[in-house]
Amino acid sequence: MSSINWKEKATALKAAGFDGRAFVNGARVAAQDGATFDCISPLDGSKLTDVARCQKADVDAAVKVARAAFEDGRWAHLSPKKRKETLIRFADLIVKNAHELAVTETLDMGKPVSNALAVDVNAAQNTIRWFGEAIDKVYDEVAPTPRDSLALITREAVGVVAAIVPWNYPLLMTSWKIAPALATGNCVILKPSEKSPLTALRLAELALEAGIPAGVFNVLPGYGHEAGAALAEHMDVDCIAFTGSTAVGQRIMQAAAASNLKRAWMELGGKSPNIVFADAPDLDAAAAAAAGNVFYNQGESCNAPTRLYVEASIKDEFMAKVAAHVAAFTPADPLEGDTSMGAIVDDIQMNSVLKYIESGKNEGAQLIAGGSRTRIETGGYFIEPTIFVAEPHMTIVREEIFGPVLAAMTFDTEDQAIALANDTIYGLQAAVWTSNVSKALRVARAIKAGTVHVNQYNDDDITVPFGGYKQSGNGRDKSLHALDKYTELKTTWIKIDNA
Ligand code: TXE
Repeated sequence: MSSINWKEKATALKAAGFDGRAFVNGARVAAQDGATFDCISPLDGSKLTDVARCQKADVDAAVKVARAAFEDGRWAHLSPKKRKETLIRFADLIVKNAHELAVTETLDMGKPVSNALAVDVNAAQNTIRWFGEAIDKVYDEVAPTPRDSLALITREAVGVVAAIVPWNYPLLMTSWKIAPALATGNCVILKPSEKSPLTALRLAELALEAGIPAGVFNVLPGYGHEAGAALAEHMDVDCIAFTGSTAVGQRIMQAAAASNLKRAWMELGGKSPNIVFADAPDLDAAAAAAAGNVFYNQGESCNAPTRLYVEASIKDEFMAKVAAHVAAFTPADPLEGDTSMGAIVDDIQMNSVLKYIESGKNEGAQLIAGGSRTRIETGGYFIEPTIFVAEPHMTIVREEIFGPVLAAMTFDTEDQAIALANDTIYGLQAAVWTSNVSKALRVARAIKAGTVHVNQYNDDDITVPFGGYKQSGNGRDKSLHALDKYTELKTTWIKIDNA
């Protein structure tokens, strides 16, 4: 992979120019009033392109297009087999354009290009392929009713789905929403984050090329309070699927309730606990996971295990092992194939993370690694991997930072570890490291989180659901459970004359 000259590819793509216009009804379009905003690369602060600043009028037009496409059945009425074949072609086109998509993702949001290719692009194509493959293997039901009737329970597409996604995994989050929504026959309007709109726009072109009919998958770039809010409030959007901050999720649910009670699915923030007992089977592996999963993607992951709880008896030994992994995440040029820590998505997010680091210092947390902006001479937005030994009441322990900042604490007993782990408004993921199977299962049962990892943190597969308890949201992405978000259950009663 390091033999690919990514910088050359980036230069060529930039020279060709990125198209930041919206994608509606199978074509690129400017915002109706012609408004745009600048798309800035976090690698060096340079402008990549102008992006359409879609607003309410653009949302109204796109919803009309999506509604017409849904009602005439150009996609929903195709056989599941046909939709499958089309989605598989879509996945194949993502593979064919993988390098372009990976470089675009890196230029737009700052992650290392090797990760963009191996993880983001690959998972996007796999997600679309998997839901395509699945959809002609899902059967409806016949209810066990009395002999004089037949009750069919069938799934129907919800209709017009709005998806609003964040900037940390733009391709991946887009695929998690559109793959099950399209597979089940819906028409989609996707709003990417204003911080990283380019790859979703390109995906829409590839979807059309694959044979997804015009009007079925539309992409409207724009700001959250404009295009995003207009989608959430719209009276003719049937379902809104969101990934982003808890605060915005609350606003979207309010808008959904106040408008047409559209189905609202939320994948929100996290502050995941990682509990390491002294009897962990492999402290080296636990330390590598503790650092690696917080610093991966510059710490911009909702499921990062940002609260580390270490059994007090091994604290010094274990924290030395964790700190030894910092060097492997030294921020570097994301277009170099061997870089493992890239740039923070934009200056706003970088300053927010730096403010949290300052709060850690001011509130008395002990800084044991990092703590500063770095690579300032590049003009880009880089922050050192940062580790604090903290106390449970501190801001860096309570709030989602969304940057490369780990807060470590200690505990003495199993009950205390569970109480500390659950002392959060979030409930996305968690981990427990111990050789004692019963202890692992007791803790896993007691933790209020959508996913609990035991003696690893990396296991991941499209076959398992992803989502949160508490203020980490509702509903699940990935796996067949995701189909529930984009379908209604219909019962059809049929009288049987048994004469
Ligand atoms: O997210 P927002 P931001 C968290 C993380 C981060 C913080 C802020 O803690 O530091 O959120 O990031 C759209 N109606 N996460 O501000 O604002 C917005 O345009 C409708 C966690 O970028 O939640 C974008 O497309 N939509 C998270 C999307 O919502 C609105 C990932 C996410 O933006 C809107 C990202 C509105 N009123 C941030 N306001 C995760 N859990 O993965 C904004 N948006």
